[in-house]
Amino acid sequence: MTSNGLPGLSRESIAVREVNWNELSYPFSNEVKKRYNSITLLDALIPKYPNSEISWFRRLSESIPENSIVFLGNSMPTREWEIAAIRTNKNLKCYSNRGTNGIDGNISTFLGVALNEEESWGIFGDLTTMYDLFAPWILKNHNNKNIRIVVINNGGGKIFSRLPAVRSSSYEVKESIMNHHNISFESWASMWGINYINAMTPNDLSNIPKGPTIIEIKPDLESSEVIWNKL
Ligand SMILES: Cc1ncc(C[n+]2csc(CCOP(=O)(O)OP(=O)(O)O)c2C)c(N)n1
Repeated sequence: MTSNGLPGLSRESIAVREVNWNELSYPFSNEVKKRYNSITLLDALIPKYPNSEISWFRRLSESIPENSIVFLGNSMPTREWEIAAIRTNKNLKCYSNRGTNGIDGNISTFLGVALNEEESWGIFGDLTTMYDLFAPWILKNHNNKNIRIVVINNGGGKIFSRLPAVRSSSYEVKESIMNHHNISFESWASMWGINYINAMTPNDLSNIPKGPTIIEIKPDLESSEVIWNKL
């Protein structure tokens, strides 16, 4: 959707200027069930692969308090939340910047939404986070808000490993598309003087300190791959 009628994409696409959200219907659970065999299979896989990315999304959705803001920032977080989040109504208000596909500005958008809220959880990929490292400057006058910036650090643009065209490419092409790295985000938190948690187990998601906090999750890459393949 775009307010000026321009698509913002280089390929042919339809620009929608106005949407009546109340008229949209999306057969959410049926769609998910069709695409991923069954929720039952997913429920069986999650305890078997607790450190997979998808399992972390289940745990996050269980831990996030009722009435929170949830912001999903590209690319796998959007998909993995859709697949794995619990189907209990917690009155969450969900946002994303998915419209024009950009990974830039996600944390800024999230913080813009979060500043008027008591409890907000933004869940972002590591490259998406790196595109917006200056975003937390705005937090300096908002240290009383429970703003949680969760970074799913899988060491690069792992979304591309799911694309058939990339899977069949040479090692060099894959490397240049995926941008593998070993960077972690603790020093980013200290740069802005905000709390940091390196979440190793789901228990680390309880007792998060008051105020803005960066929560870094490094999912197990092997079990993430296994669970995706089984689904
Ligand atoms: C501004 C911009 N640059 C590049 C891209 C292409 N792109 C789409 S997803 C992605 C990788 C995202 O990586 P990460 O945030 O680590 O998330 P994950 O791969 O785990 O989904 C990139 C570079 C984009 N969408 N927008």
